[in-house]
Amino acid sequence: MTGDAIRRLHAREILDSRGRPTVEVDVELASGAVGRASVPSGASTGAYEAHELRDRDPNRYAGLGVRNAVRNVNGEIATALQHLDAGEQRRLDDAMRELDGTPQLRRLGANATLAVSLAACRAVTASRGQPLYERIAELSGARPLLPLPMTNILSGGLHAGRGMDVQDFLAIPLRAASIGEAIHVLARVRSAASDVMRANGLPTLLADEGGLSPGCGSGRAALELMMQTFDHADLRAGEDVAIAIDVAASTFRNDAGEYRLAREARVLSADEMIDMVATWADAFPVVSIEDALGDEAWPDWRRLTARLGDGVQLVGDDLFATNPQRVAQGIRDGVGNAVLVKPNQNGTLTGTLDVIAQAKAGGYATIVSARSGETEDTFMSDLAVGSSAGQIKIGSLRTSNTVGKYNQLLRIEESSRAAYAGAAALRKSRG
Ligand code: 2PG
Ligand code: MG
Repeated sequence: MTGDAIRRLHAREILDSRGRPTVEVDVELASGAVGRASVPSGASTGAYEAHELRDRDPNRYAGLGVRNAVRNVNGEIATALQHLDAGEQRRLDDAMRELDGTPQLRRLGANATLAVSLAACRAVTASRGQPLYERIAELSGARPLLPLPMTNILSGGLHAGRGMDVQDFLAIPLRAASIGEAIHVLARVRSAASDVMRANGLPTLLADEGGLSPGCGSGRAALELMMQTFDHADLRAGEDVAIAIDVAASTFRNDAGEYRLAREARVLSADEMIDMVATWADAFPVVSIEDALGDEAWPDWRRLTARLGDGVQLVGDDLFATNPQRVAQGIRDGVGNAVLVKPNQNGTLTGTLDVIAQAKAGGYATIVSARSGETEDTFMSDLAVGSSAGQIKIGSLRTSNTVGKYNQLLRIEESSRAAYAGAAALRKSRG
């Protein structure tokens, strides 16, 4: 038995930033090294994501308990992985997929498999005394790169009681020369946003990702607030800082394929949605738009990409669901030009790294993303650096579950020689 052989797996139920149960796993190796990881959870979950196993016991956490996923780790998965070499990450991940036997990890739960996968990777770094991002770079064959961050400023949709139709308005620093400077710019924007809300008599309470939820009646009104915010922070819109939008359109698309903008009391066709976001991109410094259309709407996505794809980063989140088949279809059909990467949509670390490599090979940008329900685990920061993804999307600079991810980037900046990706990482940044 080598020092990296798995001696013990242990899972437990802990809580995420919404106070909902999630899975945490400790992996202990023969060397005595221990790796711990926990997994996040989304609110605007796509239909094509790997399966998050919930207990559905109404007597515990409104059915959201994860004791079954915990049992799967402590039982079946532990038995199958015991004595395997944790240094063989792909073998571990494949073994869990085989054991599960379903395409979406429905039986064991992607929350179970991902927690094991990430904890095993951490255990190896603990046993070798290696930084996590370096281990990930080794696994992905990439050169470590500090990512361009996008940070949540204004929230709506399922992250803020549907106070706005569009889910997220985010800020992206364009000119910062380092991740440290980029985070400073974002902190200025976030503080200015609170000032601007107060000045406009709007609430300053936090939404699920630590952003503000002004409850704007339209996307345009939210974009105007973003512009006021940049101005208040003494930043030049479109030069120092730009806007990203996550429409999360699947969350308000009906069965007829129309989009119901409840706050505007309007129902839009796909073409009208495309017109609307095109107008926004014309009138405001919007450099990235995510899920502008539903996750079933491939032909509409094609029209959107043909119209805006040359000037704007068009990101598929629910559309691609960090799923290799869906990313392949997107690349083949010319749909979108960037992939949002969420490890828990995929279910394993190597599966996630494969999607990043596949997207890059297809000429797509990649953005490692947090979920709206996070734990204090900062694995995603190392993942973004180690995979050389180029971009990272994190909640606001408020609350430690979110700020922890930025802090980890600052630590990596201090201790590594990784370059900073900067705005060049944006697919089709405006010239
Ligand atoms: C998204 C994420 C993060 P959720 O839609 O991109 O903002 O939200 O985790 O709820 O899917
Ligand atoms: Mg999204």
